[in-house]
Amino acid sequence: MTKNNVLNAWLEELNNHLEPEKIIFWTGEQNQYDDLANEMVQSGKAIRLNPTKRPRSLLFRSDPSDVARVEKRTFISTSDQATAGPTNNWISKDELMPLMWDLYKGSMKGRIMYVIPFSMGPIGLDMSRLGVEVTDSPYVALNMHIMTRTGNKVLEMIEKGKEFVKCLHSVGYPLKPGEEDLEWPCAPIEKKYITQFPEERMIWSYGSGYGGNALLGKKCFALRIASAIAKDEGWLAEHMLILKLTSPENKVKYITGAFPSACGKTNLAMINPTLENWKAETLGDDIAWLKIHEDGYMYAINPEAGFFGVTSGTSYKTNPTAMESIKSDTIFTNVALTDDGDVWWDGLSEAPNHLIDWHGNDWYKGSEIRPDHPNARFTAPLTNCPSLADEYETPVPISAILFGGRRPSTIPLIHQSYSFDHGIFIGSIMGSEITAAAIDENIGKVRRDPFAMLPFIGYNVSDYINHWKEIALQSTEDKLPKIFFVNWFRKDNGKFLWPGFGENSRVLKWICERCDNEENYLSTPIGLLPDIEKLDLKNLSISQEYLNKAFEVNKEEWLEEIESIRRYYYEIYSDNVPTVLKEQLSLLIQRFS
Ligand code: OXD
Ligand code: MN
Repeated sequence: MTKNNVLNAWLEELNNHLEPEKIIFWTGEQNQYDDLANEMVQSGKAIRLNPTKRPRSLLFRSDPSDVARVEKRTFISTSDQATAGPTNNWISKDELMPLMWDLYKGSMKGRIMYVIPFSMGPIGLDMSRLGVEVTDSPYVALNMHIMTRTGNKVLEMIEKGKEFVKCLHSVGYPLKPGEEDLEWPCAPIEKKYITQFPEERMIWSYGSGYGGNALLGKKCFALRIASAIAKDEGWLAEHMLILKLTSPENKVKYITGAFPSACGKTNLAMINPTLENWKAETLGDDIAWLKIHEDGYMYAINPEAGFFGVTSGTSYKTNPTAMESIKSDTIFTNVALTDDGDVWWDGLSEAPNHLIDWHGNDWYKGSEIRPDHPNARFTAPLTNCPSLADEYETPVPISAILFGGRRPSTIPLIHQSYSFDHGIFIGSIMGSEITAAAIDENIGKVRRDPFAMLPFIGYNVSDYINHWKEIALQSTEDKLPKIFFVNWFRKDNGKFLWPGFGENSRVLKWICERCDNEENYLSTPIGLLPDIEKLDLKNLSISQEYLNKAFEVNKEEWLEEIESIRRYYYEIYSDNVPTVLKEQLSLLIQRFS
């Protein structure tokens, strides 16, 4: 038992109700991680990768029904639907709490209950927040060890009375006496519930063992619950990378970037600039907590301690820094296994002749099905990353915020908002065009993903927009970060106009210059665009035609865009469009007339 009575009472209640075979406290010591990893390998639930190829690394294979975040089964549960708003799945907590509590009855039978105290953010930092995840999944324990700061030091703080978020997780597969366990136990989809209770600052997750459904520090806490806490306390919890840029003159800028899932956030967070003598360093690739300090500047920390990245498409060509980050001490999930005990995924290299696929079956080159799952992942500590900035555990002042998405048309490569409020507007309209990759009758339409937070805002989206406006009022325009809209993905006749990856450093350089108010821009109705003459394009092979198209502001396209934004605002906010958005939309219309 611990020295915190609230924690003790909660654990006792869980022990009685979930009926685990035994309880283990996560101490955070490396030998506990190593012992559990060994146990997983011995029981056949994990494969130890060849230590000469990939030291201290594991491969897990999930159940084919449990491979990604399940947004349909993710709920914001409050007393009143209005607090969850139009973009969240809502069930009244009076209905959902008893329903889930019933599911939890005996759900840990035959299993160990791990009690994992964790800190989101460096231990002891003002901006950090604590949690305790109780889980019956050893896979979750191992992953939480990498993704968060876990163990005794956090428990000590809780014992001294520091508040913590209660995070309960069960895979929902109790074992009968003598029953053999599955390789990846979980519950069927209709029994999966990933529930945030923002009013109680509490998370209950049942039935899934995968990623954001189960590693509760990440999306559930650091975004959904934290965004609700941040609204009450006057800060922001955002789906953003944090990047440090140093110019050849040694000027340092920190920037954050919000992009929807699968738009290259990890690649940008680990960019290798092609521009000579520019240096980029990584502070985070997925989540940023932002707060205006007394000096009026906005500071950011990465609340996570690791990367939970998509393997698909990651290679020495696309992201050498990520490749270096996963050379050892990494957990892989749902990638393919090579004959020499290493891992392989689509886009890594030419496929070998033979692999064991993510189902555990033989796979031969030429097969039409992929050997890895498209959402296969790596879990690696931040400290593995060769480009990790030294100050990754200190709040850093943010000069620029980037918003972006995949837009084959309309949106230029880069533009700057006229003001912070205009930046809030840009955040509200960002999104990606729906492509033929998904079966969808809306192909060609834009799926808006405001601030890349659509699945992660823990409360009403209108209040969220108004909260951004309240944040703006905490400081002044000269001190607030400058806001930019980037689109690496504009196309002409199906071909990308901009080469992307390391060449994006040219755009980052322009952004840094804008933060220093250099006269390197042209004013257009949508915002400030680069004066192409002043962009650093040295040694870049791109035709003038492509360049012009990448930066084109086409009035026809924008008039269509404005109509689409209007329809979207009406769909989401009906007659209560937040004032800041209404004002900014009409200013945009005026600038076009
Ligand atoms: C993620 C996501 O896993 O955004 O980071 O889906
Ligand atoms: Mn993400």
